[in-house]
Amino acid sequence: MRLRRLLAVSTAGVAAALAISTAAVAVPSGTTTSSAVAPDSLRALAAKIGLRIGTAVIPFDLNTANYAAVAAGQFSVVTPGNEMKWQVVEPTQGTFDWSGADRLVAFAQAHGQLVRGHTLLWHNQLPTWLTTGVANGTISDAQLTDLLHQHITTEVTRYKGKIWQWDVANEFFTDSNPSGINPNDFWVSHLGAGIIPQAFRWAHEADPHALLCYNDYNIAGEDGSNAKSDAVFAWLQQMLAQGVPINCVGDQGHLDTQFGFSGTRMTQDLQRYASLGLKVAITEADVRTFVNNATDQVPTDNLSQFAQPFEFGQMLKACLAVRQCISFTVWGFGDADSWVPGFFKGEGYATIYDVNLNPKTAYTELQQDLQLAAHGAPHRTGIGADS
Ligand code: 9MR
Repeated sequence: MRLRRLLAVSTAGVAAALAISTAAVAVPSGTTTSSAVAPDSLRALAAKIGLRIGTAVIPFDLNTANYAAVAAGQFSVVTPGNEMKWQVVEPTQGTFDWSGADRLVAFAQAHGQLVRGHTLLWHNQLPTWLTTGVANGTISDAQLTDLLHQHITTEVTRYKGKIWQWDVANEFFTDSNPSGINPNDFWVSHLGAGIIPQAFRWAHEADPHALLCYNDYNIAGEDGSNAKSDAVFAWLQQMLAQGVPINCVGDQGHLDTQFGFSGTRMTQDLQRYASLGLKVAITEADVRTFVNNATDQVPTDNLSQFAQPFEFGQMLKACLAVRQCISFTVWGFGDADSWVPGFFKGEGYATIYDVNLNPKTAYTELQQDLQLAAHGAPHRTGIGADS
């Protein structure tokens, strides 16, 4: 994938008073409110303007105390990095494994967090039985349609009322200029582009209250030309005109310091999606750079230590500036758990905590931005699917 991309006021009284406010949120049933959240945590600061701060989580790492402490203490929305993907939930046809997804949902409910479901329709991380069956002709296009319908209905129904936002469709647009729906995508090549709105309709039938999102990378100013954002915007206009139940747009936000980044265009693009009546979200933020090795992940260029937090800050500021931006999610919080070293040779340092789970400058950057935001960023309201 060619991706580009405090002031701590802590008094005991404030700490006691500052439970996360969920009043303005259509909180899925069963979600309890966390009691002891530090007032200078990302989630508490963001709550002051009704914004949710999220992270991707590896559900079984939640059994490790310091990992669980950061996950619960800093974030108010969580996304399973892999555990709701079709490959994981139905590894053998008809045999389901919900263990990771269930673990995450239970953790979220215990800690006053919402859940972003990820992802129902994507070309990647599909079960082998499905891709093999399609390739050898034992699964026809009509059967493929039925299997997808069943998959979406089963999964969305299982978590009905427990998912705040669903990434229904993921990464359908090309990186070219002009951009458009990729005709070679697994789903589009077999079933046509109409399968994307169909997936939204099926998801809506299964859980009419969840916010249904289109999620992609480089769709909010990251690619320079803005071609991909233009294509997604035009497609969303069309879909909404046809009454397709799309409620939000997720921009992943995978950046790389070698390309540089300014949040100006991101702000404009998020605002443009919002002008269609949609909510927007940053869904997978990270900022990678070149490092000494994959274990220690020390940047090889000293300037990266400034560029990395700067770019994180630019993304958060873009979200803060747009009232309809309802969540800002990082794609994992510790460098040791990041997907980056495994996917980009020689790169790492992409998250806001180091390999030993110590907060980095990027953490402080986000914290300071949120602290300042409390004094002027627009308050997000009515952020459930029904509002
Ligand atoms: O973080 C995920 C990683 O563990 C998987 O190996 C990878 C497989 O493609 O998917 C990663 O998450 C992706 C997300 O689902 C969609 N956007 C890009 C993310 C990074 O690849």
